[in-house]
Amino acid sequence: MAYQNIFTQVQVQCAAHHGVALRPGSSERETQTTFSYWLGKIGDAQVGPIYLGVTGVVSAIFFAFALLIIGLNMLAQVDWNVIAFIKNFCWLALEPPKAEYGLSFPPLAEGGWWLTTGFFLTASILLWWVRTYRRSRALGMGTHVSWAFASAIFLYLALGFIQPVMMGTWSEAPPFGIFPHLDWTNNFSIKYGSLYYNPFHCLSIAFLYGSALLFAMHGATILAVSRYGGEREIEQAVDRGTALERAALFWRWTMGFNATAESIHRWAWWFAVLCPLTGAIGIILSGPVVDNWFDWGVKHGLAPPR
Ligand code: 07D
Ligand code: 07D
Repeated sequence: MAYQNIFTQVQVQCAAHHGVALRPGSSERETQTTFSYWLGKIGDAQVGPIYLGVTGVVSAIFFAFALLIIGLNMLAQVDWNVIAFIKNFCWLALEPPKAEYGLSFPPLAEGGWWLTTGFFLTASILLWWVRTYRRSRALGMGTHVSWAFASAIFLYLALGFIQPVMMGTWSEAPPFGIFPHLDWTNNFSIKYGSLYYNPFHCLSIAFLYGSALLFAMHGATILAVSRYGGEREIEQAVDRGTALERAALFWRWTMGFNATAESIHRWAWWFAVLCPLTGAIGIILSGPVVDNWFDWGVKHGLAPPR
């Protein structure tokens, strides 16, 4: 039967739809659209119209600057040898300045490029945030996506800006690089006496695992009732039908309680948002407030005395 497994889907293709009418005073809308059969396999087959806008264009340019500076620094480290660059890409890094430079602007080759990249990347991310906010407003939507994104940006700023500024040195911040940023993560944990004893790291993990669990439960539930039209939210709103009633009853049968079609999205939003939010608090406390989480754990009865 159609809809019965996790891969089958309906691919909708009709005349291109440009979306709801623009609010008065909006700039002219892009109208370029195309259809992609393969994108239709994983989502909507209609591609475009995309909204460029000032914040989007400047954000993309700044992101390109950041990537370019990182790439050129990495290339310089392998004597401009493209093959060596590709071979070593995952291990190359643009490192922050050494501790002796504090929060000053060091020579370019000794962390100055890292600071410059950080500036462009941060400006790019913040402009992209403004874009999400303004586009949702332009559509008369709530700004939930922007605030969820803000939570991730808070963790990014906690790691690369807030905690280093509070510690008085950029050397605290992560490098730009695939494996080097993992080594940094490991070293940060060791330096502050094992992040496992940081209760905000625990909370962040609980929300991370919780997000995966909720997403699995929600995705699976809706797919399981899609043969009754469970994924067609309009019908669910005007005609209760049988899909969501079955889904709700399934969870009441199996665990005695069910989320509603609306509340499940609040659960999802809060779990996802609280993961980086509690994480950011945990990072800001590491150093400025607690210098060894294991000792802190011993003091508060989380860990046995050494
Ligand atoms: C699937 C959406 C798509 C996004 C992707 C990321 C870049 C960076 C730049 C080479 C879920 C695109 C990546 C544009 C390329 C250069 C210079 C999101 C999806 C595919 N990490 N991290 C990864 C970032 C931190 C940690 C992967 C960014 C902290 C661990 C990827 C940041 C700490 C592991 C990546 C950031 C940390 C990773 C996959 C910023 C603590 C892994 C990410 C801006 C939180 C995993 C080799 C992913 C891996 C991994 C990007 C910060 C820890 C390269 C952009 C400093 C332990 N991180 N990370 O799928 O395989 O996200 O690493 O803060 O095991 Mg990281
Ligand atoms: C990084 C938010 C910023 C990203 C932004 C996106 C772009 C790309 C893309 C063009 C992810 C910008 C995007 C630029 C554009 C395209 C395609 C979110 C980010 C704005 N830990 N740990 C966490 C676990 C250990 C350590 C969180 C588990 C060890 C440090 C998470 C384990 C040590 C930090 C988590 C474990 C250690 C963390 C991250 C297990 C290492 C952090 C949540 C099972 C040996 C971070 C308080 C998140 C944090 C963090 C999980 C172990 C170190 C829950 C499961 C003990 C230093 N760890 N960890 O949302 O918040 O990240 O800590 O052992 O900083 Mg940990």
